[in-house]
Amino acid sequence: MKLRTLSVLLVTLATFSSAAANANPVDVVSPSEAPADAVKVDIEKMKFSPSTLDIAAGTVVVWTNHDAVPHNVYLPAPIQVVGQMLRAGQSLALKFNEPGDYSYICSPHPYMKGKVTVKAK
Ligand SMILES: [Cu+2]
Repeated sequence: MKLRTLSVLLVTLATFSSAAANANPVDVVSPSEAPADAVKVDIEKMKFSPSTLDIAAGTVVVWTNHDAVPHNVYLPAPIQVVGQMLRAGQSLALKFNEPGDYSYICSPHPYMKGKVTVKAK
């Protein structure tokens, strides 16, 4: 299976499961539907910037890749969000519903690390 096909499938699964249950700690949302107060993270020079965020529950975070190299946002199990590979200019948006610490990486470049700390509203 081609990588692109796999990525689309994984995102489709994540989107489907978020529609099926309202209790997901993290939902994939369309970047074009991100609210004005969404928090932005740039992916640039093989780093997430800022690499740590402190946000309130319910906040949407939008990652945008500015590198020519494709990157993604991967939250390991038990959250298990595998964002699609983002080419230059592409974005991924996640809504964090539940308080907690969410560490993530770029799965092709696991040395790229970030963390989102979500506090109760
Ligand atoms: Cu990467």
